[in-house]
Order: sequence, then C-alpha cells, then structure tokens
Amino acid sequence: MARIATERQGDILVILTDSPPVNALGADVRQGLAAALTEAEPDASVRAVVLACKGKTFFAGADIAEFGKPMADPILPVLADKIEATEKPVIAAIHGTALGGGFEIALACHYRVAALSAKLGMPEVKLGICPGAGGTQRLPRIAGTALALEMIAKGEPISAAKAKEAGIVDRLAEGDLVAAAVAFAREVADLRPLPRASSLAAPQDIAPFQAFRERNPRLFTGAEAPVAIVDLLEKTAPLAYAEGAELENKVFVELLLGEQSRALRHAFFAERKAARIDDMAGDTVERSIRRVGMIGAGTMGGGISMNFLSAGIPVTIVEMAQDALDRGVATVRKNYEATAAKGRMSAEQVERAMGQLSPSLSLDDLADCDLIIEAVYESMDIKKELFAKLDRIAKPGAILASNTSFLDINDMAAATNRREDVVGLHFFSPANVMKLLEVVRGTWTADDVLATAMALARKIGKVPVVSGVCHGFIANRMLMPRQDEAVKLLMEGAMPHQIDKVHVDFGMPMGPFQMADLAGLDIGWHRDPARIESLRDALAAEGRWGQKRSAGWYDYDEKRAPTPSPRVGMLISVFRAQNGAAQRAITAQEIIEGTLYPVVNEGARILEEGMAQRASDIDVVWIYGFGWPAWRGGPMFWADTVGLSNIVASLERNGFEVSQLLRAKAAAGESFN
Ligand code: T1G
Repeated sequence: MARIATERQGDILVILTDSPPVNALGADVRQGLAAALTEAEPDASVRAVVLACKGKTFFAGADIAEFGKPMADPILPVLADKIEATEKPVIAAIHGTALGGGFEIALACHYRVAALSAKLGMPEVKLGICPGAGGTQRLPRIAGTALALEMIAKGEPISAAKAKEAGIVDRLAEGDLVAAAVAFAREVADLRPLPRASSLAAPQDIAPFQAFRERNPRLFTGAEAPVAIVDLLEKTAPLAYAEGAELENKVFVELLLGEQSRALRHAFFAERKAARIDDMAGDTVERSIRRVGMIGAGTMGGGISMNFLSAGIPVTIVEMAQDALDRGVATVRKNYEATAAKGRMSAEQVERAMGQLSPSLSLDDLADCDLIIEAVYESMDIKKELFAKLDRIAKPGAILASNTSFLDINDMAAATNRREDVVGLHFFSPANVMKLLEVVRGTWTADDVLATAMALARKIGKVPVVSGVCHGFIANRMLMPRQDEAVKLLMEGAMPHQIDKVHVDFGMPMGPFQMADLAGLDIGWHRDPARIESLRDALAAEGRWGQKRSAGWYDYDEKRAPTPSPRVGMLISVFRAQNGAAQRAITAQEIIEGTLYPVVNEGARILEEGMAQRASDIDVVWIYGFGWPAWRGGPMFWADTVGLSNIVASLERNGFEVSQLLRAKAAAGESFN
C-alpha cells in the first residue's frame, strides 16, 4: 500500500512517497501527490516543495500493471501539469532510477536535484509505447532534440552527471539527498519566474531527426514505437506545448492499445516471473558464492568467467595445457580491452577484473571454490570422469555445475556422492554477452542449490530460466525442429538466403542458416567425412564449417559478409535430386509456418512434460537466447496471436504429430499465456 507522508523542514514542505517496490505511480500515489500539493499550494508558510521517495528509487514510472485498465484520476499528464503550474517552486529529489512517468514528473518540477548514483530515463519504447505525461514535449525543450531522441527512441537511461551536463539536473547531491534538496529549495524559493519547460519553445532544427534515423537503422526494423516516437518529436517540434501534448497523448493511446505493446509488457513481466520457482519455499536460504572455479578456458570457459569477474567474483580457471590456458586468459583480457576501447569500461576496471582471475593447470586449485562450472568438450564420458574427480576435490557444499547444452546432468550427478549439489548452468555464446542462462534442475538438485543459481544469475546480469532435464533443454530442443524444417524446405525449392531473409523480416537477428554458420557446422558433427547422411554432413565434410572457415551455408569475405554460395547451390541440387521432392516456389508465409509452427509445437511438448514451468518462460528463452523480437512477445505469446487452432490445422496439413497440450488448448479455445 502506498504511503504519502509530508514533513515540514522549516518553510520547506517535503512530500515523501513510500510505495514499494519501486514507487510506481499507481492511482493511490498519484492521488496522494495531488492532495499534498493541493494542500501546500495556499499555505503561505510553505515557500517551496520537495518531492522525494523512500526505498530504492524515485518514481520508476507509471504502474505498468494498470495498463489496459481504466485509469483513475488524476492521470499522469494531468498530475505533471498540476506540478508545473504550482505557484511555488517544486523540486524533485532523485535517487535510484527516475524512469518513464517518474522522469516526466521530475521534468514537470521546476528544479531537479539528483544523487550522484541516480539514473534518469524514458524506457517507454521498450514497452512499445511513447512517454505519455509530457516527456516528449518537455525533454526536447530542456535538453535539446538530439539527446531527447536518443533517450526516448532508444529507452536507455543516462547518469545524473550526464543529466547535469545536459541541463536536466540542476544540482548533484552527495550524502543526504533530501537535505540537499531542501537546501537547494531554500536557495531558489523566491526566484521568479519559475522555470517551466512547457513555456519554452522546442528546438526547430530538423537535421537531428534525419541524422538519428540514418544513424540507427536497426531501430526501424519492425518495432512500431521507435518510428512513432521520432515522427512525434519531429511533428510536434514546431507546435506549442499544449498542441504537442495533445498529439503525444493520441500517439500514446494508439501504441498502448497496439499488439506490440501488449507483447512487450508480456515480455517485461515474463522475465521477472521466470526468476520464481513455483514449487519451492520462498525462504530457501542461498549458499554464498565467494569464489568460482571454471574448468575449460575456451570460448565458453573464458566468456563464462567474465560474467563473474565483471561482478567482482574471483575466478580460478583451469586448463589441461599451458598454451590453452594462456590463450584463454589472453582472450579474456582482449575482450575486456575491446570493451574499454568502446568506452564502456575503464582501464582500471579491466585490471581489477583481470586481477581476480587465477589461472591454473591443476583441478586441485578448485578446492576452495563455492561453485565449480565445467565447460569441457561435450562428451558424457569426459564429463562423468571430471565430476567424479571434482567429487574428491571440491569442498563440502560446493555447487558443481555443467555448462552442457544437451547432455543429461543427472548422469553427471550420479558420478558423484553429492548429486544434490549438481545443477546445469547453460550459458549462450558469446557467454559474456548473451543474457539468457538456462538453469537445468536435475532430479536431485537441492532447492538451495537452485535458489543460489537463480540469484547468482541475476547478480551477474543474466536472465535465468529453469529447465528440466531433456535433450537440448528448452532453447536447443526447440531450435532443432526449426533447423530440420528449414533444410526440408531447401529440398522443396527454397534457398538458404530466402529462408533467412524471411526470418530477418519477421524480426529475428538472423535466420537458421546464418545462425548455423555463426555457431559452426562442425558442432555436433560426427567428424567422419566419408559418412554423408545430410546436406550438413556434406558441408562439414568439405570443411565448410561456417564463418570460422569463411565458408558454410554461405561464402564469407574477409569482413565476414555473407554471399550465397554456388557450391552450396550445387550441393542442394544434388540432394534435391536424391530426395525426389517436387520442386515449387515457396512463399514467405509457408516458410514462417513451416519453420516456426513446429517450434511452438515443441514448446507445447516441453510444457506438457513439465520441462518448463510456464509458457512465458519459453518466451523469455527465445527473446534472450535467440533474439526473438520482444515486440512479438516470444513464440508462445505469438502463437496465441496467430490462433492455436490455425497452428494445429497447419501442422496437421504438413503431417506433424501435434502435441496433446497444443491440441487440447486449441480445441478449448484457450491460449498459452
Ligand atoms: N510498474 C509496475 N511494477 C513494476 C514497475 C512498474 N513501472 N517496475 C518494476 N515493477 C515491479 C517488477 O515487476 C517487480 O515485481 C518489482 O517491481 C521489482 O522490479 C506515462 C506510461 C525500476 C529498474 O519501464 O526497469 O511510465 O516481480 O525486479 O531489478 O510515460 O523494475 O517483484 O512482483 O525489475 O531492481 C516506465 C520498469 C513505465 C520501468 C528496478 N517505467 N522497471 O529494477 O527490480 S511506462 C519502466 C524497471 C510509463 C509514462 C509511461 C525495473 C527497475 P515483482 P525488478 P530491479
């Protein structure tokens, strides 16, 4: 329940909001703020007002849970206008993350004082909407068009220091924020006229709009909100504030009622829901992880290590040979230095991270680790032998984890006398970049081990999703039918670049063949060039292993730009002749149905087998694991929009065995989410 307290500090009134967890501007908060301002306005003993929040952050935006429901008065733009119209100075005291409507409330205040650690942003675009409380009108007037475009169309927050530099924040506060805001309020109490953004004219230069569009092509590949936002700012720049605000409201409502915003709001809550384990007591005590052991310093081992190093957790990394160990450590350093070169990390942060990395050639050096992760060659024999060794070396209570992407972690657990301490931690390549982490819950995995893995995942900036033990867990298991069906379409007349283009146009970052070339066609290949049972075998047999060999499904130039390969075209013809499938022109719709409906079908099987806790978890896997466009909500959310009965009919037409759950839901007119 929200609490809006007011406290007098001499002639300054502090209005303090306490509405956990993030002081979202729900109806009760809005009403409380309006009432407190109405009371303060006529009170001559109040010379200025400070708006502050308790808890971890200043208002973090409108209450997303209210969207789509009738909005109680005062709605946020009305509250913002009321604040700005107040005849005495209102000062925002900002800490944590002033986001969306929270930032807009701050912009409606006459002044802004921010804690050094505060961030300010307008992430509405990530929910498929535009700011709806005057932000698109006030921010350009205060900070200029270029910064307003960056902040509103991309949705990334800026630091308080940058906001001060841009004239958004008037004073940076160290120490007691409210005290600093009260002191600032006394300084400005009698200054007039009160600075009101709405009384300024927006910048009239139109150059930033086209420049922004040209500089950010990836923003305009299907998501509606970024397009609408840039157009809105461009259209309203010449207008008076009131007219601009009216147009903002129109665009806001249109976007809010649109399918993309519904999908993005689904994705927002799905990510947070995925962190919850339904059948586990909420008070499960996590184990403390002070040092991590990493076995394998290859691409995955190095990338996984970086996640912990960047979070300040020391890592002991073990390889079998010195040259492999040196190569692995050098690659970690190279990756950090590349990040530093982009200005996203300082040189001392690089050294601090590298200083926490302890290379070793001996598994015995893992004896003091609280968590040991193996990322060795994907062979069950090798992994079982390794887990048996770790069982002898690791200290009691250490968590033993495998980064395997397919194999059964129960078999690895059974190779130890501590099978309840074994869990799967499946990272996605590049492991220091991709946010998805599949946490694989074995038959015997203890609750506190699972709880520790989930909490640690969030601590290192990952999005964890729990998977049961099945071949390929959730992500790769659903990827397999997509790959198989894509190759089948090649036999019927499609080409790799045609199928990939359909997927990219759908909103995926790349299509099935581009993805295979990136991962490597040698992954999972039986390595016998004489054994050619598929097109993929044929490519692998002649060394076409993908980008790493400048040749796979595509040919690649020195900059790794892909072009359709005549050699692959010839091989496709050979296999088509052997396959004997009738050739035909294949439409984009057929490619979507043929490759993505089987993905939905596999997702339904995963649900009915209990390998995923909920359909929205599967959506999170695809959004954060494979870049499924969040504005389509994930495969299961998207299936609901397509209509499950349409999917069942198409799968049956194409001879698929339809999952029972999918069939039952379609028959009952139900949806997954
Ligand atoms: N509304 C409702 N619930 C919210 C919320 C919000 N704005 N933000 C967070 N929560 C819930 C979240 O679901 C979770 O719930 C708990 O708070 C902790 O969140 C008019 C219309 C603020 C950076 O987009 O980015 O303003 O799972 O786990 O990691 O123009 O939450 O515990 O039940 O994420 O510390 C714009 C979204 C809204 C901000 C904190 N604002 N939130 O991160 O905690 S649109 C946003 C965040 C808008 C105006 C428009 C993050 C955070 P539960 P958490 P965190």
